[in-house]
Amino acid sequence: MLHRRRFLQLGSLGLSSFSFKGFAASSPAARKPIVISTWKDGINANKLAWEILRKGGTALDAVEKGVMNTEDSLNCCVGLGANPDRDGRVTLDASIMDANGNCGSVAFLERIKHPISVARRVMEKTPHVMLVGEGAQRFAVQQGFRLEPAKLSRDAEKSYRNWLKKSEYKPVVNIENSKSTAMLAAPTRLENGSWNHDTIGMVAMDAAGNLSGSCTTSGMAFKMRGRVGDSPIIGAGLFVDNEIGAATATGQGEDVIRICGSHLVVELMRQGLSPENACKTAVERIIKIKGSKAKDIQVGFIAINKQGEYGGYCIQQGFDFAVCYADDKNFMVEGKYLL
Ligand code: SD4
Repeated sequence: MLHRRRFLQLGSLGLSSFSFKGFAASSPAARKPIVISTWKDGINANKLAWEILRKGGTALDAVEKGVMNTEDSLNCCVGLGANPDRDGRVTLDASIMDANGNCGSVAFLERIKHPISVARRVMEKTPHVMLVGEGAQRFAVQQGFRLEPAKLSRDAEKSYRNWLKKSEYKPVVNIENSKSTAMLAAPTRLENGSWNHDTIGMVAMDAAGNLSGSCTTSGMAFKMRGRVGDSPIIGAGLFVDNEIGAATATGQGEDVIRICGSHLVVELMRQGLSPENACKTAVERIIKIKGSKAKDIQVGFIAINKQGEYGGYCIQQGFDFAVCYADDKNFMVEGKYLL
């Protein structure tokens, strides 16, 4: 059997004209542009991203504009309309990464409607990768972002009051409210007042074959004040390597951070795994670490590679993601699961 390193050497010399399981040996034309994103909100987010991609726009613009749509909705689980931390304040995390290894992120950001755009400004206008809390907010305001009122949406207010009765931090396994991949139901508040998920992650390849990704979240509902999840951590909630592919994560951030999840998925694709198998292997690693506690959490990964192949995997049934690669192709895919 041909040793993998030897195979890659041949491949880089353009000599790989045979097929080898797990490798795109004959370099088929890539499916591009393509955009995929987490959960059912992804359908609407993909639509906006697709508008940019179909006109030849960049993947970077697409992944920013796409998730801004989700952040915009005041009655959603991602932006300022989302559930607060246990002190009653909404704090947002976001990250963005482009095809050149540039990245930016914000964490613990309050009263700014579009954390993803602040993350992009961090990437483009500062020598840093990450700004948090008050500093991130001050930077946003300097950049012309409006400071929104520090008030909860009506639904979030109700959920928070409800939550205060017991004040127990009990993250709910992320599940969409319908198993059907055909239904595009809106995100739903669960009985305990939390959303069924709180994040959108998006990765895209544009017509020029360049990759980018974004991830934005209000974090886990009723978290400790100051808690930051995986979404703004480059390598955990999001990672892009323009030679290989891009991945993003959703679910219990602590467990994504533990394995540098999105970076791991991209590295597994570098070793020749398909996007789906790379996501699956990352999920397996979390399950191995968590042991019997794995059944109490949800983590899902999605990924694309340079061939425009896509895939996703999660711990528990109920995670799905939206895939778009043509005007009439924007559809939900049910994530395969391990437990
Ligand atoms: C976090 N990963 O803050 C996010 C939460 C999430 O759907 O994905 N919710 O840990």
